Amino acid sequence: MPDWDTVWINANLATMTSNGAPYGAIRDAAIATQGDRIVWTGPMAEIPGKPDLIADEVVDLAGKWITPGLVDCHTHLVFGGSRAGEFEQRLQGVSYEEISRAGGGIVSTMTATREATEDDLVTAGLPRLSNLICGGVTTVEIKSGYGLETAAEMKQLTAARALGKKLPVGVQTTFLGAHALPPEFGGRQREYIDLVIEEMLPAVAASGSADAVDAFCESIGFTTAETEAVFEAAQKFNLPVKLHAEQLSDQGGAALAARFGALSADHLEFISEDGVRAMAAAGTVAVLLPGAYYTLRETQLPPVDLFRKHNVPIAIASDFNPGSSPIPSLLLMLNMSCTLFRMTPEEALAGATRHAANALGLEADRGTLAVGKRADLAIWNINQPAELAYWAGYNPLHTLVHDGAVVDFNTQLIAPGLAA
Ligand code: DI6
Ligand code: FE
Repeated sequence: MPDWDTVWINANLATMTSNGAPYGAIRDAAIATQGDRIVWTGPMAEIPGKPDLIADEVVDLAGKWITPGLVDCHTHLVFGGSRAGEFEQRLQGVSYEEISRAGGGIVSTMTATREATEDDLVTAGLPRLSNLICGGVTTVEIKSGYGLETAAEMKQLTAARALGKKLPVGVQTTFLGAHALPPEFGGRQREYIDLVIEEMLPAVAASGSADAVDAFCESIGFTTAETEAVFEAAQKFNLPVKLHAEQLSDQGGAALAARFGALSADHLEFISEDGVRAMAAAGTVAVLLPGAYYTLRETQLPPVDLFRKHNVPIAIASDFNPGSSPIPSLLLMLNMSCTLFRMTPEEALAGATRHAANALGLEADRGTLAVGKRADLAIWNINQPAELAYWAGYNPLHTLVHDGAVVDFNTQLIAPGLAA
């Protein structure tokens, strides 16, 4: 006889596995957890015993839907300050690139981030991360990239790890030292890259504070040659890479990332079919970021049809950051990826679960409802899974389970807006 901790009964499961049904659905189903793992999924009729005899706790969900806990695989949520002033400037017609070239943009967030203490960054991060969790997120990736000097980059990564200890969410960290050129390096871009490679990366690697390395390959960021140098250094430390690629122009960044076996290439509005082919061959996930597309009022759509044609897995993420995506909601990204990018609700949900886990190298552990995976479950008050993408600005979350434990929203989370 099994000995489960909890069995959730009378549920509908969107397992997001490839079991042949849309959403990998199993209707009139149950799912059992033991410790931090999923130990059984299947139809009610096949439960191997009377639920109250084989589980310590039985929860009747009366037809609610369960999905894997959502995975936000691309955020910049640890930062100082805000950029509401630039938001106003952009509304008066100044472009994101113009603001960036005039020393605003990422550099203005850099200044505020350098001035903040690690505690300040954690305090500011808590309500933002809470907001993601309230929307069903159980795993989040957080990048550095607003310090742009060794100590401040390390401070961001340490703050990100600290957030993962304070809140019931898995945090993956990414070192993004090659995000923008700090002003003290004006005109000396290659020297800054040398600092990233020779000082920052070794410090980050030695402290174990990053799980991956990213760069911003763009006309207003770094060249493919500079990106390649960063990737080569990351490889020496056995750190997987990902890349902000083809967001504003086609630089060939996605193909470069693919050559390095990157976990993901992200943004990709301007990617060519050759870039898509390279990603397909390397198994690199395409991470689409509709929040940035929306905020920057981009008009060039990412080539979703090409990703489909070449079987490149598509993830979607919030890109939550103070400049181009001040939107800490993955649910809203589900909606935007359908409305703006014409993805299907099923593709969108796969993008925020299975493919997002893949984009973090965590596919063996998270992203689907399957035996052996981590017991990260989002339970929703919905009648069909398409509702997760259908509603905009409405949150149907009923219960969140992280690592096998129900998240207590009254005691564990700081309500949005109360901290900072
Ligand atoms: N692309 C983005 O969308 C974010 N970083 C990047 O390289 C934006 C970061 C910011 O504007 O603060
Ligand atoms: Fe980003």
